[in-house]
Amino acid sequence: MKNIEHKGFRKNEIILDGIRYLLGNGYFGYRGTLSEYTKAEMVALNLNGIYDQMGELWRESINAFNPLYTIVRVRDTELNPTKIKPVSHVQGIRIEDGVFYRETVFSIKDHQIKISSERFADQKQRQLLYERYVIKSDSNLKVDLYTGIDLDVYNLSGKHLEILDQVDEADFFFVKARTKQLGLPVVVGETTTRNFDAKGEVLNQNNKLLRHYSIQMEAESEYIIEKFTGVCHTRFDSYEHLDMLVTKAQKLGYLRKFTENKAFWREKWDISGIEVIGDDDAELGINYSIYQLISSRPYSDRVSIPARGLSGQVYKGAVFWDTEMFMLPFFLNTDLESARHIVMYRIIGLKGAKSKAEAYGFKGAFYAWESQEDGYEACSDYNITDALTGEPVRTYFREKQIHINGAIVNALGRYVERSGDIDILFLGGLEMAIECSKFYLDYLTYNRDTKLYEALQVIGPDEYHELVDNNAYTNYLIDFVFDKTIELIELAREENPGKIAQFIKDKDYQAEIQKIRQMRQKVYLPGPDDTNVIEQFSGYFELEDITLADLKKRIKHPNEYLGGKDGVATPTKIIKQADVVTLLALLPEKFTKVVKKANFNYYEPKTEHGSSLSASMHALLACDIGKPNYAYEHFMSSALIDLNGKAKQFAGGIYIGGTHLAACGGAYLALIYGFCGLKHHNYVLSADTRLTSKIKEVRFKILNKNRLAAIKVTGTTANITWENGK
Ligand code: IFM
Repeated sequence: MKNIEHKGFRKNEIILDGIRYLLGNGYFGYRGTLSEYTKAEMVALNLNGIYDQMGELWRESINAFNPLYTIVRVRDTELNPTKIKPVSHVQGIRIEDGVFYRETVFSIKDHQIKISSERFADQKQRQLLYERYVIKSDSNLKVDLYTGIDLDVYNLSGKHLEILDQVDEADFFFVKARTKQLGLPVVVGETTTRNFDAKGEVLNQNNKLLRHYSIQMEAESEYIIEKFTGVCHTRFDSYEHLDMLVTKAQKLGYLRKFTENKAFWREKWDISGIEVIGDDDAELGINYSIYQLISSRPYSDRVSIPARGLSGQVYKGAVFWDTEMFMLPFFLNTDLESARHIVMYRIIGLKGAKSKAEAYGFKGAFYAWESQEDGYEACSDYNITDALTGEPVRTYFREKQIHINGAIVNALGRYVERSGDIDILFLGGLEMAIECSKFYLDYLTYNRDTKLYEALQVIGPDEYHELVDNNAYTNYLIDFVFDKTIELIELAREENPGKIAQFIKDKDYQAEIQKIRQMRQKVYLPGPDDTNVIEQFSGYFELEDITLADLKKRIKHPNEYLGGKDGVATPTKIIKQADVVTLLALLPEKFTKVVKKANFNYYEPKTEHGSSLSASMHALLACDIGKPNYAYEHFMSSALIDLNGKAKQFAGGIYIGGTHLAACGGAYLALIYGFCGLKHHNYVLSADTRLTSKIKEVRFKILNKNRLAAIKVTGTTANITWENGK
């Protein structure tokens, strides 16, 4: 597997490189920054599942203190490429074993000094993070090395940690803090093992807790520090626990940890890796996407995968429909434990979803558009700022993107189908599906003329057009939820009739289930018109028909938000992202080829692809209708989105950069289900060949009911071989 790296120092890419070379393990993400960087370069140790709000600012995930801070000085000069021009610089990530590396050579007077380092996140003891840092000079030289914890962290919306104590114990530093809003413990720890004898002098300066080593270097000798660091939060014994973990890791030693890490990734890649023969860029892009998905996998039922992974606080570190619709399939195919966490996170979030429904005057469960811990809704009414004026823009994402419930029930259904884990239905799964249906029952409006139920004033995936009636995607998903809920009840009944009867009685669901049954086939499902096109929402066809190029001429600011009340796209047919196309791509069995073709051709030129979720849906549908060469471009733009850094960085005045996990998951969908035509028929698999001329062959594996299937698709054949064993 190829490394992802660049040669030469590029100051203007620091923020994007922080995303590109991200390390993570689901507990935290550590941005791909250099050890000498600070908050100015957006260093972040971003945590999953713990949030804080400062005053009226947005509630967001926490960035912990940085335990990998290290600088070297030669007299008064800091060896830092942002301060002195390096002779050479290489920085990259080895996705094969999840290792970040850098090598920088500086020249000072007659001395050439090389700094090289590598780091990785522990994938088993997920609180831990290690770094090996090496300095070497071509001549004898005295240097000062400072290493420790940087307490001055980067935040998007205010400071979240109150420092309680700074512990300096033998060679260990611990910083104990608590979150400001909820008082949850967050502890960061650090220690080093060194191959030199200098005595460390403790310094507490500029918000940094450091040890200073004065080293008299001999020419061509390596001076090495191995850092054993970590972060632990929420547990009442976070400090003791972290102390134990870091101490143990240090005793085992860097090499042992490094070997364990290699073994973890080898095993992961064995199941998850994809070979794309004949197209190196596609192979790199898809495996990089998979690397990001694995690095973000949830570590417990209380967390899921945020839209921007663990690359920072963008989108508040919250979980969107992206996880269920775009990312879950990868985990269903390779890692059922993580898939189960994703579903359980929503089951645990039912309480939050019920309060949200109640707050809006509805029955049942209305899931958060931007979900934080326990399903807490983090989306605010003013979710965007105007790029020109800086004024907050009223958006209705929070209260009108009701399709989120559909994604969640869809995920539950797929998880149960693929895992056979019927127990989850009795552990809250059924209740979640019924409560989601209950919300829809209450939300829908009866149309006396058509005698059908309609979803009025909603927002579909295309967020530019707000408060629209009968968004096709939303209506079909509502219908799907009613069907799936009944199907899951029947499945649970087959498994344990006594238990389901008791459950329905205890929850008093009899009447509700009856209503859900009656509603099937009574939801208005916008059908294809004479030209086979499905109208995205009622009245969409009457909007101004304009080309994307002409619309762009109306834009006054490069970061201008195009949707909402005053957006330039709002009165037009230009849409932000795949909407009807998403419906056809994700529920392909419901529509004919003719309809799919007509809608693809109609909506493709009208789609701005302003969201990273869009391209993969177009790729998936394009493969389905026999346009793989067309699909290729969209597939590549999803797979390479974080490598080429071309994604939108701003929505209005709001920074939205970071890893795009939905695009990563979407690229996987496009390759496996699009180009390779994979289909699940209960526990049977079929594949097809729809490869683009650019790709000669694709090989991948699918974990299916504890059996591994190896799939090989060439330009003319599709082969599935079952492996015994796991
Ligand atoms: O969930 C998406 C949404 O569909 C478009 N805006 C960004 C969100 C997070 O990725």
